[in-house]
Amino acid sequence: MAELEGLEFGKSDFVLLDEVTMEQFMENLKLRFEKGRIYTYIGEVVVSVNPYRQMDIYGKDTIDAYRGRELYENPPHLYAVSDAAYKAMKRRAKDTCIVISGESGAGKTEASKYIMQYIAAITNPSQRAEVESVKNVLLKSNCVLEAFGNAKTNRNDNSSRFGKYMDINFNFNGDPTGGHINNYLLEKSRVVQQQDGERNFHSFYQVLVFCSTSNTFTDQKEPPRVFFFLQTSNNDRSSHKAVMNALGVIGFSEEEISSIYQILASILLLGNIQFESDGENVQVLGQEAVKHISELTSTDPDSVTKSLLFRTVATGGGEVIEKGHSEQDACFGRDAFAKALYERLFGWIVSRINSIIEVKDYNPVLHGKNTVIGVLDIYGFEIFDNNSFEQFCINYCNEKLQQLFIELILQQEQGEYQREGITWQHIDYFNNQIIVDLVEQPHKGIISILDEACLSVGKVTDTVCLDSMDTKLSQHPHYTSRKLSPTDKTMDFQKHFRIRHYAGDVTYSVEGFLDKNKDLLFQDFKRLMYNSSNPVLKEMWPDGQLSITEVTKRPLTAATLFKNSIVALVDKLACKEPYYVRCIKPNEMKSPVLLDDARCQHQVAYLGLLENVMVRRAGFAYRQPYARFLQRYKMTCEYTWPNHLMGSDREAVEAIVTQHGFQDDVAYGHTKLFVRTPRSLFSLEQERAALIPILVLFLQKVWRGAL
Ligand code: AOV
Ligand code: MG
Repeated sequence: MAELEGLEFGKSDFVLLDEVTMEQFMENLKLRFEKGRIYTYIGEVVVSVNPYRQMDIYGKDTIDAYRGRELYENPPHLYAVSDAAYKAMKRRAKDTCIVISGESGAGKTEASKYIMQYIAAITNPSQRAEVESVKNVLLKSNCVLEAFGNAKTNRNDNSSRFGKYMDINFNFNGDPTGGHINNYLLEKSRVVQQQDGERNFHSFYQVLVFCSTSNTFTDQKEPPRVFFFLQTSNNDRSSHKAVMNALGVIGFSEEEISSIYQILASILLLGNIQFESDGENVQVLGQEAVKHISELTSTDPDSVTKSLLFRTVATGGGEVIEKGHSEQDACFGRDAFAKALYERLFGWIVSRINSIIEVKDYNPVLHGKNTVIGVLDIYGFEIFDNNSFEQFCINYCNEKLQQLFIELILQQEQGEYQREGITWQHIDYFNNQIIVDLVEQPHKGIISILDEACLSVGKVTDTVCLDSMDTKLSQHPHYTSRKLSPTDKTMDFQKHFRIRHYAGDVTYSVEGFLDKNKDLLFQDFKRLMYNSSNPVLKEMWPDGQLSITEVTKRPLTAATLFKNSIVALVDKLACKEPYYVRCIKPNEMKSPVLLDDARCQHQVAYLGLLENVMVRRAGFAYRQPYARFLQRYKMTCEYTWPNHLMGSDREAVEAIVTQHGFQDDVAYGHTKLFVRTPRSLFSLEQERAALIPILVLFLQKVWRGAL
């Protein structure tokens, strides 16, 4: 490994450090970063440092160098793990997944794109048209989803504001036959409001190009100059072109594409609608905008105005009445409508892509097992100046993924050594289950307390809910309320609580938590959209056909829906063979030359990388049940070939290992052989490969009766 690159580049696997200490880890990380080596292994885990500059390491030559090779044959690279996942899938028919984690701006999304590009490049050597088209759609979907789901934040200019898990399906040839995208909680509050220095979703700046080049605003020479939902109105001309092209390649029809842009324009126009109250009645200010919205959404302008000003309610007696909004309710309704329009649009785009790439007519009897590689790229751990409900959900999700890492990499590994009776020095690590419980435990966790507050009758405010959390959770070691630390100036008694996350302390402002959790949208807006004469828009709002008396009174809250989706995601990942990419953000300045020691140490610590090295170092890279090992390598040893002369499988395996001289590199478990370094197996594999032609000749002679 290390010698492939020369020692001046440091150690290519942290397992090879002289001593597993933070100093040595950091020294190696820094040396490699300075030498432009951004990838380093911990066994099969790739540690990646964001280079913040274009690297010449992703081209065709590099892809060719990694194709079909073993991990230790080349310097560390994302391509090597991608190939390992691909080989496991192809050779052993295993479903695999590549989990990419790290904080905001650490390089997860870029990594996921390189992984997909690699898989696309090494498959379908015969260039079959239908496979090429699947690959094309999978690759182009990234461009579209980034346009609609990413935005500039203060941490990352292209921050993913949704979670993405993509399954790629393969046939028995190892060629992609389709895929499926799961998306997780889009940060829709961004549609109506962004923190200072941040932007709305990229798509809104692209729609400005569309507005100026199409007849979106029919009776106006120019679109409005100011949109209240955008802090700046500079457009993204070049990316607009790329997205339009990608939508076309994926298979969106012209009608669908123009509907998408009409919806985006409607959302921007909604932001320009204000309300005015004379104390009794509320009126819409901005009739022009209403008119345009009704044109763009193919709805009747009076119905648009009405849904902005009134809501239909069912009284206790079953009577249905129309109730006028207060000015505040009208603003709330408008914003909720804008957010929902965007969320539905995003969800519809994902499901439309899914319907195009779903595997059709797959017959396992004819085509063999359909295997999957999953790639997870989800929003990283976030600490902002102002942390709200969205950061709470995002950070909870990162806790769950860290928990999965602990289970798969640290716990399972140690559990197996114990079961197999291998001598083993137990390694301590921080288990974040306690924080996961703090958030998700039924009845006691934060989500339960939030839900209880949302479902209770009467007006429960954010601060009442905070009170309830403070009372119920005050004893929890990872929860701090201002009540308990009154001298802490960073927390406001009325607003804040703090969670000690595995990746650091985050102070959340509870303001808006309940509204975001309830996620209420008046049924009138849903009906308005369902009644649109644009079939694309109508399709996005099937629940608009329900009357007010049919609407579920207690829908699941946003936090509970999110929790359920993340639990399902973790289950999906847990049943696959996992490969990990752990991304590190080198500095806060997006500098290609600075590796900020303190920031990196913090990440190395919370990602549990040192513990990972220790477990791996003490551990064994390969393990195989005795019978399977014997079956594969028996022909390489005189005691086991042609006849197995030993008493048990284990003794036979011992004979093979000893004959090949790597007895110091193994341990014998109750049922399995454990091999420390891959090199030992590699030489055995080579010998086996060399023997196979001889063996074939031998067998042919036996069949012909010559022997
Ligand atoms: P993230 O996905 O981990 O953050 P990104 O993958 O978006 O982070 O990376 C942030 C930025 O770093 C990119 O836009 C690139 O400019 C740069 N970058 C990352 N990896 C590379 C690379 N391998 N080569 C060159 N530049 C790179 V977030 O989505 O915010 O959690 O939500
Ligand atoms: Mg990202």
